[in-house]
Amino acid sequence: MEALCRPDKTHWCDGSEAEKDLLTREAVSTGEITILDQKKLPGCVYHRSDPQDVARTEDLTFICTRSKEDAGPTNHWMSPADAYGKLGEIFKDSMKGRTMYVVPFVMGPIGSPHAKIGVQITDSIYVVLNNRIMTRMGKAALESLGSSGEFTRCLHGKADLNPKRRFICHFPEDNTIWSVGSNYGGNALLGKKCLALRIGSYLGKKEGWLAEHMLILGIEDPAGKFHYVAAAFPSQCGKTNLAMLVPPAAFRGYKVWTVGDDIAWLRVGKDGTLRAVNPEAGFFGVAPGTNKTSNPNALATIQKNTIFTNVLLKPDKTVWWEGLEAPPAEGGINWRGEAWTPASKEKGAHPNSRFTAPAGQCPSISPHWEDPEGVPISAIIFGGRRASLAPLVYETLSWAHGTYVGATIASETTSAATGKTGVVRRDPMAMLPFCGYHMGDYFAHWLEMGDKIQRPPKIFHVDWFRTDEEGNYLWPGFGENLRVLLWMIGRVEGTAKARKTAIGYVPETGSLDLSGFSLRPGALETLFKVDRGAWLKEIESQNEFFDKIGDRLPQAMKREQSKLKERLERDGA
Ligand code: OXD
Ligand code: MN
Repeated sequence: MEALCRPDKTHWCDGSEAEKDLLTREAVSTGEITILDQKKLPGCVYHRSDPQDVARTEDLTFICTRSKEDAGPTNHWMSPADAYGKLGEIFKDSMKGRTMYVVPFVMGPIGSPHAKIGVQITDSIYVVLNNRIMTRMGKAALESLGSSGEFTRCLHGKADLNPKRRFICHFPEDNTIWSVGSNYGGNALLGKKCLALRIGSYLGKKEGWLAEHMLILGIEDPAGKFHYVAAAFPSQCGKTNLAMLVPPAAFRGYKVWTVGDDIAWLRVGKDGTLRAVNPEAGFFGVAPGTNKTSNPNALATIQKNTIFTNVLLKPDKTVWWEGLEAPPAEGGINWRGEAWTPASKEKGAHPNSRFTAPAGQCPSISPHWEDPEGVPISAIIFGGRRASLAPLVYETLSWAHGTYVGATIASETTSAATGKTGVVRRDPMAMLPFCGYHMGDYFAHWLEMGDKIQRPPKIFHVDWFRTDEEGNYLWPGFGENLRVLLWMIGRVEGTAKARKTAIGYVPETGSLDLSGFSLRPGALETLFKVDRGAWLKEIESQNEFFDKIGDRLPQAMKREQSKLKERLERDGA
């Protein structure tokens, strides 16, 4: 890699505090990062990205398998030879005048049977400092690897940050990732989406486990009994908020514990339960909208040792973003690096601006978040953002039915450009941009996993985002979502009553605890109504997606769909 990229020097990262200080000083001297007020925000720094490099770029993300068919119809594909050739040209001499950092890292608790090792080469101090928070990196990782272990080879370079020369390429057959031309988290912190999801999902298929785009949380009841749930939602559906939920006043005796907010690795445990670990060591959360009410635990987490990216920098060297609190009267410098006041048209913080913070700092972090065997999962939740159709919550009928429900989740978009609202994007298991192989084979793998789990979790579907005709939310969400989680746990324990409908089990009237709480008249009825006509249309629309998957779609998926259709036609709701 040195011969290819020709850095001026190479630095092997040990992960020490002294190294962090050295790199921070160096990045400050070049303007790559700014130190924030160390009294108010100890250990915190600020970074601004190139304005053309502020989000993941799915169009420039490729799965490079020898056979195109193996990447499947939902991924962009490039042949490994073309990809190594094309990116090799861009990497050539790209680190001249720069330092190459070698970052050994572990995803998952060190020593856990779930853990995987990677080594990321990068020319970005910002990336090293982020990886320091998001992974277990440095000496411990190198020791864990030993002299002969297997690891994912990750090469990252900023090159000239030109979007025309930006490629995020995965070579699952070589256990390799090459990413060039972007310094944005999801494209550049290669342990996260690239390793923990795309390469991870491929390894999971090969080795018999699942890498999922799921948060993990624990619920402790007043008697001290624990249940853990894993939940998949498309990006920007509030996973971090749900993972750090604060129980509402009526449920003070309950505690919600955070295990992870974005990714879960799931394996069958020795006790026959499905066990989950969070492969990450930090949170890379969306800043806008995070505040004392929406997510007090996140706010507490980011008071120290945090990297803020693309938020508003205030003159007193603290930070602000839309939805944090009232806009600062004194203004500041916005995410583009321009002077900003509350009267400015441009936003202060980019809508995808982020905080990177150590998970261990979260007040709700689970005492079991680093358990090597993972936590036992009682329930899996799939959800999307749709204004109508699915009830607030329903329980699926079996693992196969749950797999079908997960495979067909969707979110609606608001498209300012086309003026079209409510465009449905299918996002199977919230993995559309993250599955590293053929989506049909992925569904088959889910079905096979179901046969291996002796004590499988129940699978549920939720939609927190249902609205009335005027577009008002029918359900308040946030902390109140605990009511729905408790109904699920009641179902797992056999104590919560349900009504069987064509789509699955919905809460029996009175079985969802609504104490100390009121919804608008009629809201509850709408939230639990199963509209037969709408579901039959939904099936039609799922078929467009299933057709795209083609002949690797497992028969069981179509079978589950036909059974749903029959149930709808037979008994309506
Ligand atoms: C995402 C993220 O885009 O977690 O899903 O950043
Ligand atoms: Mn995510």
